[in-house]
Parts: sequence; C-alpha cells; structure tokens
Amino acid sequence: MNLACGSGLLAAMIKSVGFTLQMIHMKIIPPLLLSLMVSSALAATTHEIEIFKFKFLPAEITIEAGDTIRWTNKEKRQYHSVWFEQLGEKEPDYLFPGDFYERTFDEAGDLPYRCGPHPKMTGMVHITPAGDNKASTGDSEAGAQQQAGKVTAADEIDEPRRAEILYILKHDCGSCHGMTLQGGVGPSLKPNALDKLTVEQVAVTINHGRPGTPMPPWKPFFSEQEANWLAQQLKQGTVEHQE
Ligand code: HEC
Ligand SMILES: [Cu+2]
Repeated sequence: MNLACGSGLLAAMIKSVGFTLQMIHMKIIPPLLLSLMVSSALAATTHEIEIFKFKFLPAEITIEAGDTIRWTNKEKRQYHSVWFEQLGEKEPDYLFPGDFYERTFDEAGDLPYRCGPHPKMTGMVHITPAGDNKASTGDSEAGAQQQAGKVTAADEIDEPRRAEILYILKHDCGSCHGMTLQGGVGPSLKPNALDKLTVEQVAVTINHGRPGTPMPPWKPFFSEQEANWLAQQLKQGTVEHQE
C-alpha cells in the first residue's frame, strides 16, 4: 500500500479520521469502558497540559464549559507560568518543576494564554458550551489515575486490551505511519526514530496529537496509562511485527 502518493489521498484521510475513530470506537472499546466514557460525559473533566521543553503540550485544547485544566511543569529545572494576559490579569507566580496550576473554565469562548517569562510560549483554550464536546470524555478517568499517581503502571493493562491497542496500532496508526511503522504520511515510529523523545513525550503526542498536522489526538481511545504503555512498546520496538 502506497501512502505517500497524491495530496488528494492525504486530504481524504485527514477527513476520514473522525469517521475511522468512530469505527474503532464501536469495534474495539469494550462495553464496560464505553459505559464509563458515556457516564463521565455528564461530569466535569480535568484535562492535563504538560509544560516541557518550553512548550505547552498540547498547546491547543478544546474543553467544555465547567471543565478544569491542570498545567504541570515537567521541566528538570526551568520555571514557567500560565498567564491569561488578555483577560487583563496580572502576571501569576512562577511554576517550578513539579508545580501545577489548575483553573476551571465556566464560560464558552477562546482564551489565549502565554508564559510570563517566555512570551513565545503560547497556548490556546477553546471552551465549548457544556454538553457539546464529546471527544474528550475519556479524560476524567485518566485524570483520576494521575491523581492517584498510577500513570505508568503498565501491568494493569490486561492482555485482551493490549491486543486491542496493538490492533489499533497496526490498522489505524499504520494507515499513516506505514504498516511496519517505517513511515508514510506520518514519520517512522521505529525505536531509532523515537530516540529523541522520552516515553512521556511519545505518550503525550499519541493522546494529544500534533495540532496543525494530520496527527490526531487518541485520548478518547487510550487512557494515559495505555498511551504510556504503547509509547514504551514503540520505543522498545516490541510491536513491529504484531498481527
Ligand atoms: C491521519 C494520519 C495519522 C494517524 C492515523 C496517526 N498519525 Fe501519528 N503522526 C502523523 C503525522 C503527520 C505526524 C507528524 C506530526 C508532526 O509534523 O509533528 C505524526 C507524529 C506521530 C508521533 C511523533 C513522532 C516524532 O518523531 O515526532 C508519534 C509518536 C505518533 N505520531 C504516533 C501515532 C500513533 C501511536 C498512532 C495511532 C494510535 C498515530 N500516530 C496515528 C499522522 C498520523
Ligand atoms: Cu516559560
């Protein structure tokens, strides 16, 4: 299968991603998880944004009114801040490594923000009216796991679920990254290609996507823990020849 051909195909693939996601959703997500996701759609959600290497990850996020965002500074020694300057607020305190800042957004709208000391570090929060944003309903589970400090406990992912994740990897990630992950529309996901990224960064890319590129966010389908597990498998190269 040749994925690197005309741009028409690329456009069609980008358009069909939403649809493909729905399909995976129906085929793969077990009923228990599905009911969890549906029920959590009614509750307010906490979304995680990581501050790392002078970036907000993801830099752009869409949430529902009533949701909370938690920004966590994941740097080794660099401080930053989260400043909604355009709301006329005064510059907030710095977040040192390990610190976090939480804020709940009650009204729909688009709110740009920046880092106080680093004006080039910018982010954007899109807030949709409550009940509109169905794509992010998997978040509260991941948020709860993070609060409990169990983010990377990969052995809690049972074997059937691992098989599902690897199936998604082959069939859905493979449609852009190539069937053997050697690269296609998206770059190679072989261990040597991912050397420059940490497991955490790969996991963040998987679940948040890369805004402005065809790389979609997989958060509705993978918990943070599952994204971490998949990131580990990719970095170790233990997934390449899975059927
Ligand atoms: C619609 C096409 C598409 C699909 C489907 C897709 N990706 Fe991507 N992915 C991309 C593109 C394009 C990039 C490069 C983004 C950029 O320019 O930074 C990317 C980047 C990445 C990166 C970062 C690689 C690097 O070297 O920076 C990872 C990791 C990744 N994808 C994993 C996945 C996984 C895992 C899946 C399936 C769960 C997946 N992708 C599905 C298109 C896709
Ligand atoms: Cu900064």
